[in-house]
Amino acid sequence: MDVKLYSISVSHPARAAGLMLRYKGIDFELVDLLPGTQRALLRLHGFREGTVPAMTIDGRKVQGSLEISRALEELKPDPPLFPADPEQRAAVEEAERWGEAVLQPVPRNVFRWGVARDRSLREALGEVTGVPAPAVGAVLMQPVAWYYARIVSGATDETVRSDLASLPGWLDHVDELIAAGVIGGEQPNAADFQIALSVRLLLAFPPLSPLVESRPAAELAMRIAPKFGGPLPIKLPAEWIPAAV
Ligand SMILES: N[C@@H](CCC(=O)N[C@@H](CS)C(=O)NCC(=O)O)C(=O)O
Repeated sequence: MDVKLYSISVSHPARAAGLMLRYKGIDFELVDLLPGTQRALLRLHGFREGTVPAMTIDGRKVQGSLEISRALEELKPDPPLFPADPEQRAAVEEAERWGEAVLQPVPRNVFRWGVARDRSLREALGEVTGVPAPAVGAVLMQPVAWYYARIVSGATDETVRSDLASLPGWLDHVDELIAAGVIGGEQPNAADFQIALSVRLLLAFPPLSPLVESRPAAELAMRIAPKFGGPLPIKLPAEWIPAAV
């Protein structure tokens, strides 16, 4: 079996896909793309969307973290990513969908907002993702960063501010899912990977990590993804950051 995962090292859903492949014990080739190149490169490779994670399984194209969890389950049912019990499976699927639709965009929007504005953050991103000459790339990539923030993500001051205001409530929901046993069990499921990687990326943002650190959500994120690289030095206006619980 020939499996290839197209990823970007700081992409949380791509990291989730890589960890699900490892959990399943499926060997794969990792193709790390430079941030900002994925829209064009993935379409050149024949994918219908320009987003990571994207995967080929013996040439078959599977794209998107939700599609990937299902494709992996079909490919290798054991160890499972979804419970066998229909009611439990429905709860995991709902949590996974919520994680993808609601929580996943938050760290992405915040990060893209910062990358579009802050040359030193673009340079740090270039360093962790292997951009040649990151200091030069940080200057040249500003229009691309602006495009991803504003046009692709709609990450304006207003949306980022509003996402940050909602964040404590969303983190409460993650803690509730853990308390209810939908995620956070001994064996991780697809929703664990989906949600934990978003929380893990939030923990890598120094101004936001205090909001997360003392929560069960943080313990889960560190257990699922202990290695994520160093902190990403984003700067956020202090008045946008809600108080930690
Ligand atoms: N929600 C989808 C999309 C993931 C997504 O937006 N990935 C980002 C990186 S974190 C990306 O490649 N974006 C490129 C674009 O939106 O054009 C998933 O879970 O697979």
